[in-house]
Amino acid sequence: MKDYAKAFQKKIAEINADADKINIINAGVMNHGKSSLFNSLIGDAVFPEEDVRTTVKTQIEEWSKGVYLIDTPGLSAEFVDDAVAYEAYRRANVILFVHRVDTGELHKNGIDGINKIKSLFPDEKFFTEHFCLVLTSIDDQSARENLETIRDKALADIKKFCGLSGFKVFFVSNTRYRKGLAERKSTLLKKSGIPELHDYLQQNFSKWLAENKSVRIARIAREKEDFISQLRSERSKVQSRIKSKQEKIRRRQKNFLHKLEEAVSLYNSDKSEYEYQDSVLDSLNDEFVSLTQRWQKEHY
Ligand SMILES: Nc1nc2c(ncn2[C@@H]2O[C@H](COP(=O)(O)OP(=O)(O)OP(=O)(O)O)[C@@H](O)[C@H]2O)c(=O)[nH]1
Ligand SMILES: [Mg+2]
Repeated sequence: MKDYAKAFQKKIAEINADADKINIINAGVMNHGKSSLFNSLIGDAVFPEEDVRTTVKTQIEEWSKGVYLIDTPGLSAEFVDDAVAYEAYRRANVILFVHRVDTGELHKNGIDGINKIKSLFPDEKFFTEHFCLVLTSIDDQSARENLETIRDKALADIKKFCGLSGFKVFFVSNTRYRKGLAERKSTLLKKSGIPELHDYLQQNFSKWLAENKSVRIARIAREKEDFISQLRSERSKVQSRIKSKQEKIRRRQKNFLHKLEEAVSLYNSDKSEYEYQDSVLDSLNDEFVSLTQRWQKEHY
């Protein structure tokens, strides 16, 4: 059985350790540029990025003192390691939900992901204030012309299917940012959207740090609730296992008693049969003895 108490203690220790940290966490469907975005922010290639499913474990890097970028695996309908990402989202001061514009509208696993992440936060208002939609790959030729339309469709879908509106939206291009850095072109850097996102995050550091105390209390309360409900469900599982074992023992006892009764009645019926045979044998014996006596008398 899983050691729930140990897991709970570990989470509480993690929450307490997070009290003076700022966790910036990316989220989104696989291969949408989450790791690339963090590499652009940190200014180094510390998070593996590739054109296939790449990140499978969370990776934490310190961005500046006490500020951490947490790179998570992409949400996916086919892979089962989403749990790793959901564990990380709980720790977020801000969620950067990355959506690649050249893939068109948000798909079901993106929408489901936002709803699930929302449920990990204390309430909808708090979530809206700590959630950013980051539309990436705006350099893509086919999407470039329709950025507003793509954004409006994403906002309409998030409102319709997740009930959320009023959160921050950013347009970024990691490709442009890197080109701008390499070629020292300030227009490209500006048009990459990365500096704007960078500034927004930095401006909020002190606010998020100040919030940490109340966030910590809310997170501990949430963990306690989860812990109690885990224990309750474990208890009911154990109870039903005991009940089914008792049921099995009762059935076996019943079966055994039934067989015992059958054996006794068989023995009883055989016993009367033996007694009858015995009496027949006795009378035959008597007859034989008297005949033998008669035979001896008649010949002497
Ligand atoms: N054109 C363009 N390509 C990008 C941009 N950002 C990322 N990419 C490319 O998109 C692909 C996926 O990038 P990643 O950063 O690995 O994506 P991810 O979301 O971290 O992927 P997983 O870790 O698998 O979930 C890579 O080939 C990147 O080079 C961008 O702004 N523009
Ligand atoms: Mg990645």
